[in-house]
Amino acid sequence: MFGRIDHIGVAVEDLDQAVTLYRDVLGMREQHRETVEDQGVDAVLLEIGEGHLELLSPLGEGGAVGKFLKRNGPGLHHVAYQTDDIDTRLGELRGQGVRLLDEEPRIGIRGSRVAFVHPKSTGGVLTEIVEPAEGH
Ligand code: CMX
Repeated sequence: MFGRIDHIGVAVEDLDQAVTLYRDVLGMREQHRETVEDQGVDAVLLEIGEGHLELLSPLGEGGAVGKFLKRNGPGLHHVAYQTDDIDTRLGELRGQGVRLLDEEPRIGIRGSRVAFVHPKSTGGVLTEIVEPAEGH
């Protein structure tokens, strides 16, 4: 169903401090930085093999990642699986009774099409499906 892990999302309080840890201590190269207004986050992608680590910090306390940090503190936020056909994958998941948080894909980082699956359907892990934009 999925090609590979696209990225692992980690919620952080301070993006620059987190980048320093992952880049300077753990040796991952920063590849991309973007404010994804619609989803209320500043995000950084770091390279790790074929996939990425995605650091997420909230734009405000009211957003989803802000609420997550308040409730849980910094840590693992979601796992994202890559597909080249998100519409078909969502149809297949729906057909199997999986509860979707996004019935239709929306735009994620770097122009990708993304949709989230309810963690109740995926063993408590917030799961994202990603169809990368062409060239990524
Ligand atoms: N881990 C586990 N459970 C989580 C969770 C997480 N990280 N985030 C939310 N949940 C749970 C909630 O507690 C809630 O559970 P209940 O229904 O039992 O109460 C459920 O999932 C739905 O969460 P919600 O916030 O009520 O639902 P919304 O539809 O408002 O938002 C979601 C859903 C997951 C998309 C949003 O909360 C979120 O996290 N948005 C940020 C998305 C993001 O990380 N974007 C990054 C850029 C995109 C990219 O990667 O390209």
